[in-house]
Amino acid sequence: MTKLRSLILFFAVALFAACNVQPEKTSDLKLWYNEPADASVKDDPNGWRDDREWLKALPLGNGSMGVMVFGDVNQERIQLNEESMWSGSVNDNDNPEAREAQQEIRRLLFEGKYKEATALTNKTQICKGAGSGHGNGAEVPFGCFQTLGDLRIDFGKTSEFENYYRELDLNDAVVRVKYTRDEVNFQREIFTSYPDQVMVARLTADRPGQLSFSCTMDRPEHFKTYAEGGQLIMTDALPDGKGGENLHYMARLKAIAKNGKIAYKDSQLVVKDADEVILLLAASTDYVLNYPEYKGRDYAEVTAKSIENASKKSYKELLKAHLSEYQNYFARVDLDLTPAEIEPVPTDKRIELFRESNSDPHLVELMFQYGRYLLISSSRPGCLPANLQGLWANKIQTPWNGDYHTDVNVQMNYWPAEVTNLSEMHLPLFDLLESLVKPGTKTADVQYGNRGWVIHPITNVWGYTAPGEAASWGMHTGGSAWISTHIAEHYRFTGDKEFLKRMYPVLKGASEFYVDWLVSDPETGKLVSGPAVSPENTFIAPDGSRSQISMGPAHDQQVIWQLFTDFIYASEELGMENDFVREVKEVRQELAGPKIGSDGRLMEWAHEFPEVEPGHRHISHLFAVHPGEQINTWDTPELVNAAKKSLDYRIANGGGHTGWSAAWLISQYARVFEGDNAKNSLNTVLRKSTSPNLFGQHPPFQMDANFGTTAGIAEMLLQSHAGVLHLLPALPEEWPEGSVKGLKGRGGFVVDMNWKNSRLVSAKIYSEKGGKIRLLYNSDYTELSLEPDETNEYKVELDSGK
Ligand code: FUC
Repeated sequence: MTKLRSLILFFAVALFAACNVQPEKTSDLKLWYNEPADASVKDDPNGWRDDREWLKALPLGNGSMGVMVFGDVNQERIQLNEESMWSGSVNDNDNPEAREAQQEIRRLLFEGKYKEATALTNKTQICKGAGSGHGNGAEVPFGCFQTLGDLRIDFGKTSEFENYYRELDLNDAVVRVKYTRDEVNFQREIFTSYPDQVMVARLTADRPGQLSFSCTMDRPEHFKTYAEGGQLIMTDALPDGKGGENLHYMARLKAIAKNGKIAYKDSQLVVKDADEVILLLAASTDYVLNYPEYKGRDYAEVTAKSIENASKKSYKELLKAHLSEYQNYFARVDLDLTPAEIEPVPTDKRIELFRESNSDPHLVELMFQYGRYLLISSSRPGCLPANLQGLWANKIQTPWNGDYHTDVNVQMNYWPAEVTNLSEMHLPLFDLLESLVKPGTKTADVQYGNRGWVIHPITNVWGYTAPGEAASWGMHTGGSAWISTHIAEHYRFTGDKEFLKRMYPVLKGASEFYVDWLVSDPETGKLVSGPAVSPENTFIAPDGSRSQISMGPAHDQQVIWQLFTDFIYASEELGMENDFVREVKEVRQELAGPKIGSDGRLMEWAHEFPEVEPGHRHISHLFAVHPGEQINTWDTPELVNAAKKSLDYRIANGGGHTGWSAAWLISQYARVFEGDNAKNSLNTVLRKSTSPNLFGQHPPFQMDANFGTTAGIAEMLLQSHAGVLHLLPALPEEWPEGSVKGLKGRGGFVVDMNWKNSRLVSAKIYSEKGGKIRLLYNSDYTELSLEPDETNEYKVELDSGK
């Protein structure tokens, strides 16, 4: 950093410190601001355009309910989400013409006739019907995840205020807003409770009778509001995409006041002259994750019960229940990347300063923990998985329908789950996976005549498993292989045999599909996947056409290898030895493997095709480096070198230009032990893809960048994918001193460690279930054998001088 820049930073920090209200306790785990998000600015109805003010609001979530708190003084806006607020309905998108044409497409591809093959694929293989509506599916059967609406609290004033401060404290998952108006100090405290299934907002003032406001609820379409039984209710149904309606929803709001008066009039809740007010909000729909009905929850009853039960508790009791449940997850991991004191700069300003400095270890700690916070908030056990926007969307048409993209995005959402000690948050993904087996079995049969089940690059809450609507991206046939690799990952970390037994049929079904799907390459005799894309990349084919589909793209080969490896491993763990397991072993042996091109890079396709966009955002052919394990330093050092070349080449050509793409590069560079390059990719995320509320940006807003960043930081500090527990594998120069507690390695080993002068000082390894592990630091291996006692601490001191 130049002297001038340091000077500017110094003065900027001094200025913030002098003029503004600061957190009561300095903490690296607070997002805080000295300005509200402006609730008077209307959202742009165009779903693909971000709303600046919404990206200043602060997210809370209990897995099923998400809210965004603006902290506006005059009219508070709490934008509401419920995880199953999806338009659309179950639909048959499988293409019966696909099966017959497949052999011909493969023949054309093997003969180098890409143009004809692509035309035939577009004609016969892609989904029937509207598919995802090209990412705008709110009005087609695919549907769209959308806003539940808004709770608006109008204080009926526009006079001046001062001492404004708002924060989201990750330690307790509470948003606080404070300000002074007419010499009265006002405070709001808001949280969403998993144990009580309500949003709780407490409004207070330091003088009696100062709280007067009115509340309304609304959404851009399909809603009615009315008052009934001492509650304000918003309810209606969403379009099914076929001309009718499908999902029904309800939100209920109730106020409890100390002194003053409460009245419910038509569609308004009015509070007058109260000392303190608690608002309780519950929301639900009639959705159930169960193909093909997807219906059956008594949402009116569920919400009524939640409000009734929560009303019986005091604010203190509600908060206590929330804290003990939330902190049980969040407090498992601690990260400290610098001994320096934290500077009192509001979060939005800090992001701005980072664009200059590229250095703020406390901001990295905050981003790391924020990813964990967002995962806990959007993916609690029993809920739907985190989608493209986690759980937070303020539009009717969210970008790409806010769906589950299975060609990287939903997987990335779950990369931090195990290593950052949040295994339970991974569970919603497996519920979704299980629910896809039935529709995916139909798709496997109708489209391909194969056993097992399959999904392609996208799915939704209505069991969509067909390909997408164009060959270019929709023929991602590796989707089910990739997502199924999460099963063995969860097991490797948790050792949960019951879970593995439950998911074994899912793993088996996925493997069956690919055993039937692979064909022999006439040139090499090896088994290849196809017609298939390398997610969403384009090459120039030998016939001069721009093509995406080919036979044997590296990505499919690698995800299928990983799936088969996982299936064989799971079979061994469960003592399964039968003809199918033997068949999978044989087929894996015959799979075409990773290849190095004449320029030393890992090849993305079976042939060395020129790339149309050499800096493409997807790095799908590096799956085997991360999150896969096929390419690693121990078994395949030459391939690791080739992967490094591919990474450098991508970046040199402008790669990593979307948030999730840069986030993936952190993990990739960590796996090839290049800490400084990993840090550079982290800088890119923070500089280019981070909103004022730290939400990731594609752009538009997309949450995978948050999850991928958290996973990447963990990967820099701890790795365990190749049978080795590797400490500080990719520590960048910029973090010479620090500590981390609670990261988890495969085998259920929990690691606490600290380092100084860029060298490890000590590490404590806790074993949850006992077992042997090879510990690695630098080039020193230590064999450990630990007792199966979760509470038993096993300390390993490593000589930092070695
Ligand atoms: C993948 C990516 C896009 C976007 C979309 C939601 O298909 O290629 O960049 O992130 O998912």
